[in-house]
Amino acid sequence: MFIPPSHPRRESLLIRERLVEGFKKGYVVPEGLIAHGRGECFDYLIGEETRDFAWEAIRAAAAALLLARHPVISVNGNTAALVAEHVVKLANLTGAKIEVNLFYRTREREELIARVLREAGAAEVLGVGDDASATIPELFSERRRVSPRGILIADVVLVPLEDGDRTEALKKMGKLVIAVDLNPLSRTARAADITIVDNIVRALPALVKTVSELKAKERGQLESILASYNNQLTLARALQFIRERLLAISRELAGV
Ligand code: PTJ
Repeated sequence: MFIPPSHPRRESLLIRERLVEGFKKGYVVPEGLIAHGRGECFDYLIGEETRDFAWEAIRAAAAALLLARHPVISVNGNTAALVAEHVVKLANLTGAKIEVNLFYRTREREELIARVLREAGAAEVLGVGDDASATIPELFSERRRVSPRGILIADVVLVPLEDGDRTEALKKMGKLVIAVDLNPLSRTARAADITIVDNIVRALPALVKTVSELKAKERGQLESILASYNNQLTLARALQFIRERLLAISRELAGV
């Protein structure tokens, strides 16, 4: 689809096209398109920029990934369509494993997503076929199937666009969960240890940049970044930001 360079919503339309392409190729599910629409709505509310509350979460997430012994980046259809190259960059910088983990799991989608990741430069992709042989307790969706070399033994898991049940299940297993979710009210956002309330297309490059900057820091400094982070406060700040932004816009419209 041709989108004129001058189109005011060009960036957003290009992102949609990437998802539609992934859908046509069979690795993004129709539900993924619905999920993206929901995300877009929240992106409008935050003004489609990475805000302070997201930067703070990104800093804490970068520290957690650098401190981790077994970090894992969990990848679904939407994540593969939107930020495969950044997933690979982040994995290379942090030593994290990349694992395919799908809500609507089929063997065909696993293979297609692994291929997208390999084309983006991934040397190894876990969670495909027989590799997803372990089970997360208390979880009934197909997301319960994980790799014994990946999510099962991970201490820190990055879960972009996650569902609430799995976030809670991973937490119960004692893992530190980092979510990327534009909706600060979602169950995932509230259950995660660190929630980056931002669009994944901005959040992942920002995370890569922040990890590069913090990589030289000593463990003690990274530990104190992580210890001073408060997720409930971050979510509260996101909601307050939206409230104030909407108030300002409505006052402007009303001329008061
Ligand atoms: O590929 P699969 O089979 O694992 O399925 C993936 C989807 C996304 C369909 C599945 O995980 C799902 O149904 O997710 P939910 O429960 O709809 O949650 C998606 C969350 O991600 C929602 O809270 C959205 O607001 C948020 N979201 C959507 N697009 C973005 C986003 N957050 C950040 N960046 C986005 N681009």
